[in-house]
Amino acid sequence: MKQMKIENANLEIVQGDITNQNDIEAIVNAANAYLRIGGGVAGAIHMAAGPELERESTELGPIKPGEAVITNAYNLPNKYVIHCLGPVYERDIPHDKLLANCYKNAIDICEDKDIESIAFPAISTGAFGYPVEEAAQVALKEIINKMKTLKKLKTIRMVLFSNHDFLVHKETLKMLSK
Ligand code: AR6
Repeated sequence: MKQMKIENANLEIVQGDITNQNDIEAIVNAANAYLRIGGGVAGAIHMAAGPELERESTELGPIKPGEAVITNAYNLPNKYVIHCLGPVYERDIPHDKLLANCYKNAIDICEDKDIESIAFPAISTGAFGYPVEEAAQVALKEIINKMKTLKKLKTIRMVLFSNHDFLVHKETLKMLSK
């Protein structure tokens, strides 16, 4: 794990599964626009949460790239799921701004709802084709920027599925903290 403290909050980078973050209040779903069960992160989250999650989430869709909405987490060990629609790389333009909006909007929801901890997957880097090196820069820059003004949120964790993605995020954080 790599960690960085900014003001009163902690940024953590770990390798793992987003559905296995037992000590975190809100986990983020890399959702589709209609907030239905999908593949990748969305498939794993809906599978672990159970069918009630899709019943609640689909009522809130469709959402646009960069937007975030919150639901209960049902059978997951967390309290909430925050669903973000990432941009499809080179289709939803400007993809960097839309990806940054996902992180910004999810963090704003936490601040509004007094949520103290959140875990993100690497949004858009799977089915949506965003190169992980570029996505890591956008995500970590936006998170670091938001961390300067947080009042409620204390822990922000990036959970990377593969060792390669974990190393890319670790290196990117090292570069950004120079
Ligand atoms: N925990 C953490 N990271 C994961 C997990 C997991 N359990 N499973 C996959 N990843 P993706 P997107 C990584 O495709 O690109 C869905 O079908 C994965 O290796 O889940 O935003 C939705 O329904 C990759 O690095 O999200 C949408 O239609 C990253 O999470 C669409 O895919 C994101 O991969 C969203 O595509």
